[in-house]
Amino acid sequence: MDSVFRSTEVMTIERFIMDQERLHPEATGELSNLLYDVCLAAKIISRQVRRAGLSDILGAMDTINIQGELQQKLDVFANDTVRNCVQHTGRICVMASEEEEDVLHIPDNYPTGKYVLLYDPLDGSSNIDANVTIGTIFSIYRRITRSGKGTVQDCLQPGYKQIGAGYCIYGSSTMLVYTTGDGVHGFTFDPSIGEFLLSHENIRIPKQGKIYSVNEGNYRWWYDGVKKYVKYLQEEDKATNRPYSGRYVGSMVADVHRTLLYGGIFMYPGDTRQHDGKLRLMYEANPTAFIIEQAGGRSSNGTQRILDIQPKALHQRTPLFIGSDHDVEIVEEFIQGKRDLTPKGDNEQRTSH
Ligand code: FDP
Repeated sequence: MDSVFRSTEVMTIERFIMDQERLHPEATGELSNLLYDVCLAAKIISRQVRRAGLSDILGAMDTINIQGELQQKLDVFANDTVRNCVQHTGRICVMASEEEEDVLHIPDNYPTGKYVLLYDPLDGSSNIDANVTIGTIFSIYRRITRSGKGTVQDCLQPGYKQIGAGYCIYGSSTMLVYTTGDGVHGFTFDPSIGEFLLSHENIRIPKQGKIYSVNEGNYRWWYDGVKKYVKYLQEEDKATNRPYSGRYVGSMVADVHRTLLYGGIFMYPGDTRQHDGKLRLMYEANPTAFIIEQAGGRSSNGTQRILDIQPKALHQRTPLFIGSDHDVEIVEEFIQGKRDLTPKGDNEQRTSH
C-alpha cells in the first residue's frame, strides 16, 4: 500500500466500503451501514479491552452462559455493545449471539430490516486475564422470513448464504478483517484518529503452509485419522516441507488470523468425548470459513465443506479444519481413510496409531 498512498492519503474503512458499494449499483447502502455499525461496536469493545486491568473490568462474573462457561465481564460488555450498536438502526430483523440461548429480537420500539446478524462477542475469552489476543466475530445473512420480527429460521441458514462476515482482533494492534464476497480485506485501527485504515488489501492465504494449530492435549481422545495426520505433519520430508511447526494460541480468532496470513491449518477436531468438537458452527466456523474461502483457502468438518452444513440448532458445534487449501485437503484424506502414514523405511516413520 505504501506506493499507492502518500502519507496524507489514507483509506479508511468507511471510504473502502463506500468504494466497494459503488461496484454494485443495485446496492441500497444498508449493508454498508450495517458494517459501519459493527465497526463502531468493535471500536468500543477495543477501547474497553485496552483498559482491561486498569479498570475493574477484569475477572469472572458469577453467571454461566449458554455454553456452560463462566462468563467474563468483558464478554457481557461486548455482547451488549454489539446489540446496542445495531438493534435500533432498522437494518436488522433478528440477531443471535454466542452468549445468548435464544435469538435476540429487535425491541418493539425500533423498526426491523432485511438483515440477520450472528456474532460471537468475545472469542477466546478464557484468555482475557492473561492479556492474550481475543476477538469479535460476526456473520451477516439476508432474512428469509418476509417481514416483521425475524425468527430463528432467519438465523439457521447454511454458511454459503452469508453475504458478509468478519472479525475484529484485539491483539498487539486492533484489526478488522471482513469479506462481503469480493475478497478479504484487513484494516488496522489507528487510535490516534479513531479510524480503521486499510493495511491488508485482498488478503490471499498461501496454498500450503508450514504451521499446524491444534490443542494437542486432546490427542488421546482424537479419532485415528486426526492422530495420523498430526504424526504425518511431524515427520521429516523435505519434498513436502515437513515437519510443520506447531502454534496454538487457544483463541480461535487469533489462530485463524495467523493461519490466514501465514498459511497452514487450524483445527478443532471432534473426538471420543465431544463428537462434534467444541467450536460453534454459526458463530465461529461459518464466518471464518467464508473469510478463508474468499482468501483462497478451504474449510471442512472432515467430510463436508463447512459452508454447506445445514444448521439445525443455534448453538450446534462442528469439528473444524480450516486454512490453506492443500493442508485441509490432506487432513480430509486422512480422516476419510484415503491416505495413511507411509511405512517406515520410505523416508517416513510408521507410528503405532
Ligand atoms: P474460549 O473457550 O477461550 O472462548 O470456542 C471458544 C474457544 O476459546 C476458542 O476461541 C478456542 O480456539 C477454543 O475455545 C479453545 O479451546 P481449548 O481450550 O479446548 O483448546
